[in-house]
Amino acid sequence: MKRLAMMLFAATLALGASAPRPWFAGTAAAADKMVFKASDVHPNGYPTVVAVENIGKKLEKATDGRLSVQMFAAMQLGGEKEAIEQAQLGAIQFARVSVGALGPVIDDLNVFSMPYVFRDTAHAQHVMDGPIGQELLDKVTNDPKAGLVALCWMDSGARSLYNTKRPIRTIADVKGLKFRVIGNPIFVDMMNALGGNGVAMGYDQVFSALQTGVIDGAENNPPSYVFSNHYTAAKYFSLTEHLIIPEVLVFSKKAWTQLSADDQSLIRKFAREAQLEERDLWKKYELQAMDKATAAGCQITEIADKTPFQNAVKPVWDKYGPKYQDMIKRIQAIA
Ligand code: GTR
Repeated sequence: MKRLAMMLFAATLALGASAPRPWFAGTAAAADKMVFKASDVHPNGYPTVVAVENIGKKLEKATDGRLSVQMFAAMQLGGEKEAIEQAQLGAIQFARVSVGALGPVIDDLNVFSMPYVFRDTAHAQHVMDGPIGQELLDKVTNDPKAGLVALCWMDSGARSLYNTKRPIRTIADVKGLKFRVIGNPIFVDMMNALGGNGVAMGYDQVFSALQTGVIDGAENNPPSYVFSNHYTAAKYFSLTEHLIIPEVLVFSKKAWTQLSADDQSLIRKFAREAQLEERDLWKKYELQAMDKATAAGCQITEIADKTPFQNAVKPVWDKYGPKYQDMIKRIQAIA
């Protein structure tokens, strides 16, 4: 579906009832019934999808069915750029997106998109769970232009390179390959610094672009690689682990400001719980994904020494590092 058509589709879904609360789903008798629309690029069963559905179940239970969540998984409403725009417009209420996709809207978030900024996923989790994590969620919520309320973080492991041509064992193997990246200039610069060609593209287009050869590869975590079927087209997966980008669950500010304080705090509470629930689900899903890829004959390459990859992205650090210098220092100081 083209973008405009998708936006209209979402708006039509949302306009089932009267403005100014398009998600108002009730009759006069059940005046407060609200069904929040949620978007995720991932399919049913994926940790982020399940975690947001669980928020819906808890809301339903806590409010005797007055509040609930309707999940539009698997890119039914488009990619993440569209999800962000739809939440800003109030056509949907929940959008679970990557910080990589939200960075162009809230620049402070881009610090998490710097290659190798986190030592490992445990380090990233400590940052998310502590004051820096809260500070950046607040930056999103308090940004007057963003039109979003940031509720919680979600894990998405480490991202690695995969492609249709050859195993990547050394930095030289990246040379000349065209890799899809999330639409954010940092990632195009990163891919170019690694020796490939970075092509920004929506997640909804990656699978067919791999199949048709428009791109040679992409970069993502194992669950995305497998459960979006990319592994069927690109069988070489190399554990470069160059990015650890957290996910964020946002709510439409337009819709948020019309909720009662009690409803807002219920949503906040269940979202905070979802942050840890998703983390547990994630660990299992990552293992399942690796098993599935191996069973399908994908070639998984370990990179014993990542130093050449870390050195190669220095131009990205030279270009963007100074801007986020203070935050980078604080992140690096976290154990
Ligand atoms: C996945 C992430 C999605 C999306 C996707 C992408 O790992 O969960 O939110 O950002 O990557 O590469 O577009």
